[in-house]
Amino acid sequence: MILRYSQRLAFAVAAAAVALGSAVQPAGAQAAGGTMAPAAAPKVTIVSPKNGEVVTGPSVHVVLAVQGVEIAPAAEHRPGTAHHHLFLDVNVTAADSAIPAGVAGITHLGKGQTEYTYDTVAPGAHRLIDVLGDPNHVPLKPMVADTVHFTVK
Ligand SMILES: [Cu+2]
Repeated sequence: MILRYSQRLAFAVAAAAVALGSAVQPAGAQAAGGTMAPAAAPKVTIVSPKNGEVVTGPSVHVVLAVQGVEIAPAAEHRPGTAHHHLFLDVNVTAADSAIPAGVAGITHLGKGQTEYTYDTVAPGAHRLIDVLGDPNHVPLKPMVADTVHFTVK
C-alpha cells in the first residue's frame, strides 16, 4: 500500500517534470532562434548628452532611455519598477543602500521623469552617471547604470 502510493507519487513527479520541460523548451528555442526576444536584462542609456559631447552651457539638458524595466514614480511603490538617479561629478553611492536625497550632485527623478535640465553646469569637463533605483531608491541588482563624460563650453 505504501509502496504503491510512493510509486504513484514518483510517477506524478516525473510526469510533472516532463510537462514542465516541454513547456519550457519551446520558449528557449524561440529565444535561441531570435523569433521572440528573451526577457532582456534591464538597461539604461544616457541619450543626451552623448559621451564625449561638447555642449553649450550653462544649462545642460539630459535625456534618458531604458529597456527591460518600467520607469514609474517612486511613490507608487510598484515592485519591478524603477526611477532614474543622476550623479553629476560625484561617485555612485553604495550598491546595497538607498541613494540619499538632499546631497549635492545627486538627483532623484522620483516622479518617473526621463528628462532633466541642470540650470547651471560650470564650464569644463563633467561626468554624469545614471543609476536605476527601485521604489525604495535602492539600486537595482545587478546595478543598471550608464556613464557619459561631456564638456560644457
Ligand atoms: Cu530615488
